[in-house]
Amino acid sequence: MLSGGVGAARLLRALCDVIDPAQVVAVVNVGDDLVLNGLTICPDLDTITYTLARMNNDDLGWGLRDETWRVMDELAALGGEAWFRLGDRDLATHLYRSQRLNDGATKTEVTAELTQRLGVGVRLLPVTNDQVATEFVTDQGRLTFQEYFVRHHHDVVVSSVEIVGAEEARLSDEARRALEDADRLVIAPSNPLISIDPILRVPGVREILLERREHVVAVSPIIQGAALKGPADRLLRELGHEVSTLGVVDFYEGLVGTWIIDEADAALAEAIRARGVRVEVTTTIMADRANAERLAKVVLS
Ligand code: FO1
Repeated sequence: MLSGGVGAARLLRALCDVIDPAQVVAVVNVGDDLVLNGLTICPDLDTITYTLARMNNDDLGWGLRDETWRVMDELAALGGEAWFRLGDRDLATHLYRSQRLNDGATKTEVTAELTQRLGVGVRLLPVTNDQVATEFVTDQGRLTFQEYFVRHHHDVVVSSVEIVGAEEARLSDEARRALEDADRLVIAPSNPLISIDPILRVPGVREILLERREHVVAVSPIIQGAALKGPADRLLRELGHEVSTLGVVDFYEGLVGTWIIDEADAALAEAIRARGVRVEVTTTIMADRANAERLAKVVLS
């Protein structure tokens, strides 16, 4: 599964209810990653890890449950960078990762260590071990991903998104093999422009999907012109795409063999089929475990 954060994490968790987690591999976006207070933080990898380990904080939508914030409170009192909140428990992950990267381990190796220790059966593969940074050109100037997302609450006008470093990044051997060998490739219902595009821009990924299109299934992250969570709808509009499932279908043109769209968008099915792809209509909202499991079964069927 080409994966961003929350949407991908939920679908991966549902897949694990239906098939052996050892059969599932996530190729994960690293464009949201940042170094702050000397620590390397990988939000999408961590959101997926915590969700699959059933340790995730459902109220916040990121981080760990039963979290405390003593370190951040002290840091704020010192006048440090405390706007991006790292909980006391969550900090252990970033300390571990940063130390191992400093020792010379790759992000792929560190992710394997963390997921194994937390009992996650799914293989999580950062798309690349190289640095990729999603950045925004906005009416408030140029912003890094987390400045845009957290500091400005994605409430700024965006004129363009740049995935800095993507074109020079090397698709990891593990991720390449997974994309080439998988029986099925799934594009998660993640933000197409800022979660999936940074994966597609790493040389090799788009080419593999184009070649393997018949095996590619995508779940639309847009329902009736709106994103369930996050700025996907607003970004589609500001960057000149149609704000609907059709806009996302056209964004992924040539890459997808089968679209899974929500019942509420059933009226769009014919227009999507007219573009030469298969369409399945089902409930795509993973509001509860039963719905998520149903979606996972459709993805697998
Ligand atoms: N999101 C917030 O809205 N505020 C935060 O302070 C914050 C901290 C944070 C720390 C670790 C982590 O893994 C994620 C964190 N997030 C926070 C979520 C993150 O900004 C977004 O979920 C993604 O980058 C977008 O998918």
